[in-house]
Amino acid sequence: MSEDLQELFDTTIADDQRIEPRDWMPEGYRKTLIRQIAQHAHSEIIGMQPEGNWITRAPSLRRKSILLAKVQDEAGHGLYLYSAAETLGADRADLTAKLISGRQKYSSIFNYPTLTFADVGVIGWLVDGAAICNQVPLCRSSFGPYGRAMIRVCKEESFHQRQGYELLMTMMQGTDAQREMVQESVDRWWWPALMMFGPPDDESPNTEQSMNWRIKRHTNDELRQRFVDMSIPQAEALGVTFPDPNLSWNEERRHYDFGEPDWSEFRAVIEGNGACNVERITNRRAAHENGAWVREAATVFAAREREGSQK
Ligand code: FAQ
Repeated sequence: MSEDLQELFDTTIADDQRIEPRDWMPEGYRKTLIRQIAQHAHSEIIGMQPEGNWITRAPSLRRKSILLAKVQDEAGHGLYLYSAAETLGADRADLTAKLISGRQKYSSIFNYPTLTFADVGVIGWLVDGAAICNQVPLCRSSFGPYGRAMIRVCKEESFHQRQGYELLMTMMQGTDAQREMVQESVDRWWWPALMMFGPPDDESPNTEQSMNWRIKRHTNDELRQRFVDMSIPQAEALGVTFPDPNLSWNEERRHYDFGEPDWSEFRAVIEGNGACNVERITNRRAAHENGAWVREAATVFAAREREGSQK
């Protein structure tokens, strides 16, 4: 019986069809998806903090309302993703408990501080840009609810990326001090953005199996290269440079060569020792605890509604 189920699963994957929540799936497939989707959901929710830091200090009402809408979108992305994880049998309260006790990861990128308003533009351009590069192939992920969630997420992320680039274009047409602020911000975010794609392929324990299961469609290094290639013309159009002396066009490979990110920094950040890890988790824990009364009230209200509808 279980051999038949395994065969059906393998054929579904080989035929590029989708696995749906009620289908049989290997335990490893379920566990890998819960890990990746939960990490992704946590990233969206924790990712509200760095930009949220600038909502009260945005330089105009227009910039404030754009930023507010973007940060709200990230909350929505987190919620679709937690829902996708729930279709695999995960419990949302348990995932949150794992996040705030440090047992589940979120993206390294959100452990860096946002020091200037230019960071809002650079996060839109480079961080959302890297997120899109990584997430567009996930729209074809073999697990149905994850792939479908990614379609809407990617549409919204594209809009975020454009707003970041537009903000930077505006600043680059301003004063020398504004141009310097943009360049300084790009210098700080470039390497952390490259680390978003995960460790190099030969140090990535999950890639091979996730590619076989068609959860991932490209390796970490392939997507990192794609991101470098697409970002360089955008930087030229903007009038900024990236802080990498090894960046150069390689005619033979028809790709840009680039330097090696500092992987010891990456490891330190995902182990909890980045500049803002403690602050991010402290804020998330406080929000969770302060929201306890809302969850209790909503549960009581839902129970009363159920009782009422049964009368
Ligand atoms: N940070 O074997 P691999 C956003 C972990 S976008 C922290 O290569 P895998 C939008 C990895 O989980 C950001 N941890 O793993 C936004 C694994 O952990 P384990 C979120 C990382 O899964 C924009 C270990 O290292 N996007 O939020 C990172 O095959 C602006 C070994 O790594 C996603 O999550 C990292 N950068 O590949 C929001 C996309 N990289 O097993 C607000 C979905 C790796 O030890 C503002 N995820 N790790 O527990 C993926 O595509 C994959 O999970 C990768 C990693 C590519 C991130």
